[in-house]
Amino acid sequence: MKNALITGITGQDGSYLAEFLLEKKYRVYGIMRRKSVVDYGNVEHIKDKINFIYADMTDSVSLITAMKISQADEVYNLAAQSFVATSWEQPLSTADIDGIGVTNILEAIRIIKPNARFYQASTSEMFGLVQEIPQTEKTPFYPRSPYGVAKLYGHWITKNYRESYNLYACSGILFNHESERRGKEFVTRKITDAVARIKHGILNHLELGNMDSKRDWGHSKDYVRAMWLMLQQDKADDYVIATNETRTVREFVEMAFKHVGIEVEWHRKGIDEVGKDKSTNKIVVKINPKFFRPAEVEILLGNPAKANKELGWIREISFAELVKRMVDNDMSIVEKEIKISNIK
Ligand code: NAP
Ligand code: F7E
Repeated sequence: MKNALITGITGQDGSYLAEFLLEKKYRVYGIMRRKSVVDYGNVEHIKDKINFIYADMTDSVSLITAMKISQADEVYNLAAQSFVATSWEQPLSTADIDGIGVTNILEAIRIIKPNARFYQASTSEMFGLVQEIPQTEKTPFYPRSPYGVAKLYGHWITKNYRESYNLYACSGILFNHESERRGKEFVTRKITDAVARIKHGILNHLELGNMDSKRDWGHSKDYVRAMWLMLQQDKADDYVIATNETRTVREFVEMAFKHVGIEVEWHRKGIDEVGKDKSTNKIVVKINPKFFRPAEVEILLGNPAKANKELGWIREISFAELVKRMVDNDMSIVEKEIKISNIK
């Protein structure tokens, strides 16, 4: 039986990865932050199968202890302040967690168990102002947010520890991946949650920022499989994980509404643009400049050819299926909420 340590286990990816590794009969350890109210987040349903260790990415002592307790064969570093918009409001804590935190965990591995294999959650945000389309492992980086800059440090320190200390340390450069467990501040979940509420008549409209930005969106379940595959190779390396398809936020909006039978028609331009329900003429989407970013990543499109070839990784959940799953999930959550409030 192998031991795995997952940082960020309560998050979206942490939860799917924990399920995946439990199915593969790993003993799973997860680090959790101490909170005033205990919250297992996305692993509430499997909490009895996980060995939790209280630790924080900014506290190297706690990570050394986590390595000692878990004696992990594989370490997946998924913990991060992962919301790009917040990284302008909290640039220093983002740097501490997403940047220096990576050195903290690498040092814990080096001190306690240098033969452990390490996965770093790198990101397409490192490409930022993209230098070529599509992006590959060879595309130069140009991050556009404090989040992207901090992650770039994490990416390079991982490579550096591989080259300096011969650690088996990989970075997965993952493009956007979403799911039914995505936080509601991210644009996809914000849209699917609002679509469900608008459809049930408990929300008037959805407010968004830049609807022209383009993202390469996959499903988290497919992406955690790639993380594991990276740690099963003969040699540690870095890989782009993406779908090789890109779509605008506007297209995501259209598809999500369409799934519940609402056709959105766009009117006006710029910050005055609105989306209307074609059959009722009611406004269902508005622009709110407060959601614009100080610097935007306009387009991301990843080429996963290396991962396809060397890891045998292929994406299984299509974009249409991703949108469908997210909308269906939010529809049933909202239906339950309405039932409960009617009983009360
Ligand atoms: P997520 O849902 O926001 O989860 C982040 C996790 O990090 C949570 O469990 C959170 O714990 C934990 N965390 C935050 N600060 C911490 C700290 N100081 N110490 C310990 N744990 C801390 O993110 P995700 O979508 O699953 O993403 C997983 C990783 O992949 C992140 O590193 C993210 O930056 C990266 N990534 C994500 C995507 C994507 O599209 N999803 C793409 C590329 C890379 P709490 O529950 O206590 O907040
Ligand atoms: O924004 C635009 C916004 O916040 C996507 C993280 O997982 O993926 C994620 O970062 C796009 C941006 O994700 C709203 O301006 C418009 O262009 O869903 P998001 P992100 O910034 O791409 C990368 C790969 C990561 O690594 C990150 O951890 O949508 N947008 N209107 C909006 N975005 C939000 N959140 N809210 C809006 O109202």
